[in-house]
Amino acid sequence: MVQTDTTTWQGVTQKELGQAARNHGMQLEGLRYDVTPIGMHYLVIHWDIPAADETTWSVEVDGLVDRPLSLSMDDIRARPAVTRPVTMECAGNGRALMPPRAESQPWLLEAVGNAEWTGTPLPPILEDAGLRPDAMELIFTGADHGIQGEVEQDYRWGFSLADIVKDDVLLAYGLNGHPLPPQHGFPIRLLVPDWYGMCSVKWLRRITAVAEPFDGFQVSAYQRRQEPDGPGERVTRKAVRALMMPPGFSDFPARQRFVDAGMQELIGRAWSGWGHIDRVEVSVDGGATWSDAELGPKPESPSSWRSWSLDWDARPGERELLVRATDEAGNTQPTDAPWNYGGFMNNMPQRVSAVVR
Ligand SMILES: Nc1nc2c(c(=O)[nH]1)N[C@H]1C(S)=C(S)[C@@H](COP(=O)(O)O)O[C@H]1N2
Ligand SMILES: [Mo]
Repeated sequence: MVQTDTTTWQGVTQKELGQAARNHGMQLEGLRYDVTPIGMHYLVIHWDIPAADETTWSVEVDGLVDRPLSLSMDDIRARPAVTRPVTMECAGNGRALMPPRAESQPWLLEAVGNAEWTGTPLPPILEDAGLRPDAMELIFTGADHGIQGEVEQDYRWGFSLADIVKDDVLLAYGLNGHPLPPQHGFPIRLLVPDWYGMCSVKWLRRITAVAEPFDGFQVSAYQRRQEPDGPGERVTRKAVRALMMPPGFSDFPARQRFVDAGMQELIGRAWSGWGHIDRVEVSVDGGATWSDAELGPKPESPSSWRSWSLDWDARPGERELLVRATDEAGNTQPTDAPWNYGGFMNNMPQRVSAVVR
């Protein structure tokens, strides 16, 4: 499957336009900031932002627990707090570049952000509640409600205990030092650092311990399938990806790039759900040859993206720039990511065309 360019672009439907206008991406200029400013971070809201009053809000912990809890926001804020940068990315990032696609949010490459999240770790809350020995999975329920795939539902995600009972999983109530804005899950959300964004349930109301695998709608929707109803492979951790801040300046509305000839510093960020970024390579000749970029400091945690830069001696003409990353587990970005029905996990290298003058 070849990455789409403007000559083969198949357009967006009105439904996709409706989604795109509600769920914005991070302008790629945002790659210049290590911490994505509030309002630049991408957004995905499947239905409507629910009304929320933090004075009456509670998170219930129930199901197979010895001591069910009802935690107010004051209770949650009184618990130990940690703040950490986490790169969040939508599993559908790159979807519109891998046609034919399911009608959904038609992302190009901007469904990402790296925010400083503040919250309290999940495991001690579960200890207080006392998970029973027969508890196998935890289901997280948000306050938002809607219909998807003809199923009316609350937004829910389920995890095995092995996947979710981890010290870096937070119930988060702060974003870049501020309370969560409504669109990011006010007053509280789940934050699962190394996975794609879909499982970080916003507007969190309930954590339920159950004895059998959760097969709720969202978990079955986020699968890589060759057929709409065929068997699939679950979408979990973020695949490795690098992005570059497009150099030069842009035209409106096509966003074609123009760059002055001479030395240009290319910059960007790279991340993976499988560990630290070990290598970033850039091609300035459409993928024929690649050079190693210089990596910025290794972040304290691999859940935060890593900066990279490369000096480019831009020669006049039409140029195509590409970037790809490799993580410490050895994963790298494929020239052709495997197509799937939902358009998930397309981590083919970004391509930026520019006219150098
Ligand atoms: N309750 C709830 N949680 C949700 C969603 C949602 O629609 N409802 N969208 C999910 C998806 S698909 C993504 S990619 C992330 C986006 O988080 P953000 O909007 O804070 O960037 O939230 C996830 N959590
Ligand atoms: Mo998403």
